[in-house]
Amino acid sequence: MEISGDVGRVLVIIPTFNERENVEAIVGRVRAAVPAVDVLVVDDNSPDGTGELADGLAAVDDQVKVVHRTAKDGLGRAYLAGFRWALEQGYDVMVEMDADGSHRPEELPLLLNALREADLVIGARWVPGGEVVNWPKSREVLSRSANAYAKVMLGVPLHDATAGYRAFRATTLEKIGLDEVDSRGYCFQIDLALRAVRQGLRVVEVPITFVERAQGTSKMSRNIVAEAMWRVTVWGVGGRLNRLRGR
Ligand SMILES: Nc1nc2c(ncn2[C@@H]2O[C@H](COP(=O)(O)OP(=O)(O)OP(=O)(O)O)[C@@H](O)[C@H]2O)c(=O)[nH]1
Ligand SMILES: [Mg+2]
Repeated sequence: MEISGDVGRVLVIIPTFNERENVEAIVGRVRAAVPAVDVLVVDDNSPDGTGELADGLAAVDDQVKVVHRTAKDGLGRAYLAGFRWALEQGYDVMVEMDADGSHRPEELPLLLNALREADLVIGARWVPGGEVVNWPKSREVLSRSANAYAKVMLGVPLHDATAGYRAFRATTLEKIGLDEVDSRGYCFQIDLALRAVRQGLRVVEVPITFVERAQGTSKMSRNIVAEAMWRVTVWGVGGRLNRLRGR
């Protein structure tokens, strides 16, 4: 798949925590799929040595970079650190991608091409043409429920507001106001999508094929689900109160 036209300097940001079985393969796949893009691994001091493996990849490829953080602090914080680094370095486009192969680098051109007519592109599962491969029914139910709840509570006009395969224009991140983002787990994704929609930015969903991780372990937890439910409820109720007060 080709990228049509010039999208500017692109950085694919991959947060990692204990992804030693995956980090080399995912970085290699990104570099092979779209050789022009740079890759940033944001590692939270993984005890399994993922950070050192990433340093080894960076040592032999100038287009691979690593940010080391001191401790596991959640996906949202890792992305915020990656976004800030990317904005400082002057990248035009920032891509979010999991390390575990669920977000296929081979579909990156789909997202980048759609960004020509959008400010934020979301690689979506729950749209016509979107697919999930090897996901247990329980995960599908969780993801669909989270999306349905976000839609009812927040009125987000999206089918997959929790999806984590995304391309942002740098200008989108600047307009969103990253300093106010406090979400840590996967509600980070809902948070950013909602901010983009509320800013009047163009948010476009493109269908992707999401593949369940084959190696390593999930970091999904009860706390992450609880945080998402709690925050979506607070945002939803807060938004309704503001509307009642006529704000
Ligand atoms: N740096 C950093 N990365 C994280 C943290 N938590 C999760 N990640 C990474 O974020 C990505 C998504 O995490 P996953 O465990 O795959 O979460 P998930 O995709 O919702 O769960 P599965 O579908 O079970 O894989 C992976 O690349 C993780 O290594 C964290 O606290 N810090
Ligand atoms: Mg995953």
